[in-house]
Amino acid sequence: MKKLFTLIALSVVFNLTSQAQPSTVTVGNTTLDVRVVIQGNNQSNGVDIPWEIQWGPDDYIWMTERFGRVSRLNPETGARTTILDLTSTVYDNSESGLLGLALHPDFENTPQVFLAYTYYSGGIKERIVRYDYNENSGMLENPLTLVDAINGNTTHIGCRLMFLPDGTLLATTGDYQNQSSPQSENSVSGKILRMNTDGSIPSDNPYGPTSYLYNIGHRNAQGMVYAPNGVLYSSEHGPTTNDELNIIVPGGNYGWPDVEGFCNLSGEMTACNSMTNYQDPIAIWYEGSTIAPSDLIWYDHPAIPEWEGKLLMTVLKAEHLKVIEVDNVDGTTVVSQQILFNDAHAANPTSSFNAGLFDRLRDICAAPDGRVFLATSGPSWGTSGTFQNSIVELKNAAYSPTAVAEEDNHLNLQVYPNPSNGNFSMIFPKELVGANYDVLDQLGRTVVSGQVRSGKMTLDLSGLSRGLYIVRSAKGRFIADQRLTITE
Ligand SMILES: [Ca+2]
Ligand SMILES: [Ca+2]
Ligand SMILES: [Ca+2]
Repeated sequence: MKKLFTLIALSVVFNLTSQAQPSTVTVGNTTLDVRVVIQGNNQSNGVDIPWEIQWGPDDYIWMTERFGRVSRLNPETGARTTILDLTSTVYDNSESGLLGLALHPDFENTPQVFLAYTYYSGGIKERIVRYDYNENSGMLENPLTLVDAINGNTTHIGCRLMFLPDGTLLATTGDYQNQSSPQSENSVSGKILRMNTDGSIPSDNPYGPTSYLYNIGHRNAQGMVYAPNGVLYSSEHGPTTNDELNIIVPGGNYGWPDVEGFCNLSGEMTACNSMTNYQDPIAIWYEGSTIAPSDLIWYDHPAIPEWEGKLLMTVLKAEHLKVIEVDNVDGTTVVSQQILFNDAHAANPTSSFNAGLFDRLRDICAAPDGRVFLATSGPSWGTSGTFQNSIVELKNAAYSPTAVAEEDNHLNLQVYPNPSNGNFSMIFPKELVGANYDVLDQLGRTVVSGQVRSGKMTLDLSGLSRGLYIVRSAKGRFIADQRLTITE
C-alpha cells in the first residue's frame, strides 16, 4: 500500500513538471507516430531550451540550445555531437542567449553556419556571426562577426535567421523594450536586417546601400519562411494582444509600436496613414490575448497530406501547432487555420490554454522524406524552472511514396469561407483554368455550373437552401473537389 502511494505521488509530481508525450497523434485521416529523438532537463543535464532546429544536407538536425551549445543531432539515433560551445560567451537569461541558426544555401560547397546570440559588454548586446564548419574536426571554426553590438535585452531580441533565394541573409531584431527604435531608420532594432554572407550591405537594400534595414516597425518577430509561392511570411509576438502573421516586403513598415495587429483603431489609422508603405498583418491572434507564435515552415510533402502546401507554425504560450492554409493565387489570404495538439485551446482559441500535448513548441523542421520534427521546451516561460525539453519526430508510417504518386492527379480546390452564407470564393489549381465546374447537391444533382475563368473566382449562391454541397471540376487527368456548407 505504501508503495502504491509513493507511485501516485511520483506520478503527480511528474505531471506537474512535464506531460507524458503521446505515442501517436491524429491529423485528419492521418495517424502520426511520435518518437522522442532526444529529451532532457536544462543545460548540462541533457537538453537546454532548443531554439532552432534545421535539417541539414548531411541528414542531421543542426540545433542551437539557448545556453550556448550548437550541436549536430542524429535524428535516427538521438546521438548528439557538440560542434561549438559558446556557453562562456553567450549571455543566457530569460529570452536571451544563443538563438537563430542558418546554414549556407550552398552548404556542400560553402560549409558556413550563421548564428545569432546575445552577450554582455557594458549591457546586453546581440551579434550575428558566421563560422566555417570543418568536416574533419567536426567543429565550427573561424568566427567572422557580421553585425555586432545590436542593442539587446533579456526579452524582445528576435533573432531568427533565414536566407532569401538571392543568397542574402535576413535576421529579425526585436525592439529590446525600447519603443522608439522600431520606427527609427537610424536603429537596427525592431527590424528585419538584410546582409551579404560576409556581413557587407547589399547594394540594393531598400533603405540605401549603407543601411542593413530590410523593413521596419517590428516588435519581436521570431518566425520567417520564404514559401514556394514566392511570399516571405513572418510570425511576430504582440504585446498582450495581437500576435501577427505578416507578409514581408522590402521597405515595408509593420507599424509597431503605433499600430498593434490590424490598423483598426482611430489613433492607429492616423499613424498608419502617415507611414510609408504600411503593411497590415494577414492574420492576428487575438484582440484579447496572445498565443506567442514562433517558428514557421512551409510543409511541401505528400507524406502528411493534411499539411501539404500549408504553413506550420509552432506556438509557445498557447502550446500548439498551427496549420495555416493560404490561397493558392497570390498567397496573401489566410483561407483556413487549425489548432493541433491542444484540444482545450482549440475549443476556446481566444484564451491561452497551456495544456498542449507537447508543452511549449518553439521550433520545427521537416526532413526531405516528409517527417516533421518539433522542438519542445517545457510548460513554462523563462529560465527559472527545470523542465523536460525535447526533439520529437512525427512520422506517417503508412505513407508510401509510390501509392501517393498514383493519386497525384487529384488537386487541391479551396473554398472559403466555409461554412458560408452562399457568398464564397473558390481557388482552382492552375491546371483547371478553362475547365467547367459544377456545384452538386447531396443527391449528386448539378445545381450550378460554369467555367473556371481564372484561378480565383467568387460565387453568389445565397439563393440555394442551406445544406451540404460539393464543388467539383475536372479537365483531362486532373480533378479537384471540395465540400461546401451553406448555412443560411
Ligand atoms: Ca527551424
Ligand atoms: Ca504589425
Ligand atoms: Ca489594432
